[in-house]
Amino acid sequence: MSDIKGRVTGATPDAARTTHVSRTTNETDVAVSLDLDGTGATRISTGIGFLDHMLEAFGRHGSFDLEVSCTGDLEVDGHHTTEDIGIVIGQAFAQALGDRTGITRYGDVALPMDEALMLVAVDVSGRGRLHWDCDIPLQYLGSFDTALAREFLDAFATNSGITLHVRQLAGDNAHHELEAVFKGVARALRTAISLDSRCADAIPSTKGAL
Ligand SMILES: [Mn+2]
Repeated sequence: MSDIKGRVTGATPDAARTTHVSRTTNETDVAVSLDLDGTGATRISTGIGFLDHMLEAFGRHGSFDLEVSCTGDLEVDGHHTTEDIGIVIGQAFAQALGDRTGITRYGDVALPMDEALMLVAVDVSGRGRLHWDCDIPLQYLGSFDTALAREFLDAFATNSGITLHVRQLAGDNAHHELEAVFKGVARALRTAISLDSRCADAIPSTKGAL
């Protein structure tokens, strides 16, 4: 922890691809622990029930061990909380991945959930950006504003250095659509960050760096 507002503190990356990141601002206090090679065990407390549900699905389907705690200004709305959690989880991925040696790099999936179908493709590129083409109804799911899913993923992509494409192929129920998005991102990431035993000592880029 640090009393410097907005400063990332407590980062402890190591060869085990685990990390802990905390971030405190005037709006939120976020702490994330991540093990990329986990079993999908999660402990999530964001103050927003639907976001907890999505992050539990994210950890489970990515097979990440993920702990997220956040105390945010929910008296304003869920925006700062959701975006800042995306920032910190993104930073945790960047740190846990280290120099990206031996990773598969790419992953993609077409993830169905009932009538919803989401195409997700990721590249652990070092040039993080979200490319979003979804038409999800603007509504509240519990206390969660569905518009915030894009804000979360934008923050995650930017801070992780992961190129993230999310494209809606079908769907008309916002809960199904967003659950398919989070599970799809998790599944695509699970593949992309997996270690490729044939290239264990290589960084998967002809540039020699990611
Ligand atoms: Mn659900």
